[in-house]
Amino acid sequence: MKQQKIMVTSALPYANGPIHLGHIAGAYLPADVYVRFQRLIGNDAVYICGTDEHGVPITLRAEQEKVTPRTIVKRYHDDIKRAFERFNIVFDNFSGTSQLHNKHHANLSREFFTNLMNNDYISTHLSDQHFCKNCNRYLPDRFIQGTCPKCGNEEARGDECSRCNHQFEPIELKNPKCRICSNIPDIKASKHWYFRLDVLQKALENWLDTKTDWKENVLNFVRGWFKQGLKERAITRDLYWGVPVPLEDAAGKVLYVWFDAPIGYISATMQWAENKGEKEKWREYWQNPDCKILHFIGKDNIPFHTIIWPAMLIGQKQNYQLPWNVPANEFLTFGLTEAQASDKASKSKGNVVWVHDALDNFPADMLRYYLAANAPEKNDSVFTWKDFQKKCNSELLNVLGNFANRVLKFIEKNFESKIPQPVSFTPSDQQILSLIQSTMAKVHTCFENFEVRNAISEIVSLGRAGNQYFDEKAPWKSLNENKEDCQNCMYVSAQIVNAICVMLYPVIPQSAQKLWEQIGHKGSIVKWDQGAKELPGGHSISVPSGLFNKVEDEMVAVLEKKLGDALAGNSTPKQEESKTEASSEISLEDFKRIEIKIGEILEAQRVPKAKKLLQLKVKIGEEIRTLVSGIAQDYEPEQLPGKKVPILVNLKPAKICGVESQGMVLCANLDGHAVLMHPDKDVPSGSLIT
Ligand code: B3M
Ligand code: ZN
Repeated sequence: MKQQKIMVTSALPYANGPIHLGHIAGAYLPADVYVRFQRLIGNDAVYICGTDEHGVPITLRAEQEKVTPRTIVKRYHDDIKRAFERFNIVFDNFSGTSQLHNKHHANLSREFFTNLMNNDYISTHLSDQHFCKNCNRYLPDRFIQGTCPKCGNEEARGDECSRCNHQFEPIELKNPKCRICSNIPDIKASKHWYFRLDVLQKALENWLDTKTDWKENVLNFVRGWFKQGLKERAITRDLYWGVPVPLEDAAGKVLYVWFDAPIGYISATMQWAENKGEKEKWREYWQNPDCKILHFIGKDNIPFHTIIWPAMLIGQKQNYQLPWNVPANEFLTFGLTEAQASDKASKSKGNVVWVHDALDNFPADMLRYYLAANAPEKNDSVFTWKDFQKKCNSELLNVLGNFANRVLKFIEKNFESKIPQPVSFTPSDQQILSLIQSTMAKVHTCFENFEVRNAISEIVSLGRAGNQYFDEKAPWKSLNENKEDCQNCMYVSAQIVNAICVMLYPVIPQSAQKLWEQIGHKGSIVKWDQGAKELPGGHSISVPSGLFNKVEDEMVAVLEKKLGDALAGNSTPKQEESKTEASSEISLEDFKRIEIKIGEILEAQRVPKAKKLLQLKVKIGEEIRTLVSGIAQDYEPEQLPGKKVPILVNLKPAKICGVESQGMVLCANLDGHAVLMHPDKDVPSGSLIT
């Protein structure tokens, strides 16, 4: 079969804060599963993403923290990238839309604008904008806050209300206030450039008429927009952070973030191609009618991906291909029980479970499993820790993990780790063998159709059938009473394990690979057919071991408490914590004020009643100091005497848990764990680090 080329993208997360599990469930995990599946069936899928690095949310955050937008972008790009790595969401390129991460992006965005202009899809108007005299600036989008003209919500922002979802002209906002200084703004006219969507409506409708197999939620949305009639939309803003509008009379204006963001999909592919040394390769995906382009997004991004972005592509007249599918998901909300789910998950409200927090407590695969099994594919769904516990313990552990373990252990113990030769199958053996084939076919279709929930429920059903078959056959009895029956049972059971392993790979890649090796395969899982092909009698398995740990009640109680606080608005959103690591630029003079020296640890002991703290006695040159250090969960006191480590010596002393700390041991931070650093050569204590 011909290899299908597939370009997969996920919505570019704003680099204005960390990501939460709702983001993962909506746009990233479904895409990662899809890409892994497509590769298993032999297709050439490229998966592209990056951070959305322009726009008001980032500028606002920068101004609130009094740092540059670059500082914010860098901080959250790195944080988000790491979150994906930890979650095993693997991109071919994870880029970003500012100069910081991609030199192609601004050029391509300017080109998109200029082409639309040359092809007559742009108009200009003078329009009234809010202007803050105090800040001496226009207040686009979220820079302004006020009362929703429709529902009276006093916290409506810019041009939409988060309570009633009404979209309006910023100028219609009641009681507008500047979000930086709270002043009441003036109205001032400003020239802006508009994209003539109205002119493109017919072309879009014709194209969308061919998309009858798209998800119903997506089509309904689009039909609604068409019915109202598309209107031209402003694609420029009075802002300093963004891609400058490439026109002489547009000084001080940038392209609207939603104009440049989707272009990021292509510019990041250009960067990928260039890094591979095949500069033009991006065209094989974006300008090739034989390539399928898919955008995985959350439902709030539907109009941008099904109307505005395709219109931008058509308007280029450059042979750009339109999306083949836009599998948008509904929302995941968070709750203590399903009935008490929170409002829409929101980064700024913090009514969520953050990705890093979840990963500090559970392996990625358990979280991936639950988010896939509970994916908001057709309706919104609710994340609760209790349901997570239930699904992990009952399905992943009891049905799937235990079945694999029972089978492999039995073969190890009673058949010298070799899959026994089958003799002649009974009808029940045959029934299971054909159930494996039919399940694989169904799961194949589910993965193709973005129905990962159904795929999982089919796989779990096969696991249940396997357990039942095993119980009914009772090989521990037939081992002595009817050896042939026992051989058949173990042969058939091993085939189930093998098929389940391959089918689960897109969802839980690490655990599936582990199981793959236990089954006795060499190398990685690379082909879907490896699950359907029967393992021969005599095939040697490897040493079986448990794949998952039980999710304990105590753990759930702790996490529920934390989520409860977050839902009640009592938690500091994770992003606030990371303020301290703000990497705004400092001058050499600033750096010179910092005094770091090598110290030798002489003694270490625990600080009573403080799980995380050690009290250290440290020699710095001639001086002996007492320090309190938060490394008790990563180092035992006995390990420390004699170690030479860098110490911040001119930190203002502070009392920590009753002990005065006179400096700070500097450590590398590995996923929240402290790692001590040592000089490359033996240097005397007291040596200055410059
Ligand atoms: N950054 C909005 C969001 O994160 C936006 C997506 C851009 S996709 C081109 O939901
Ligand atoms: Zn102001």
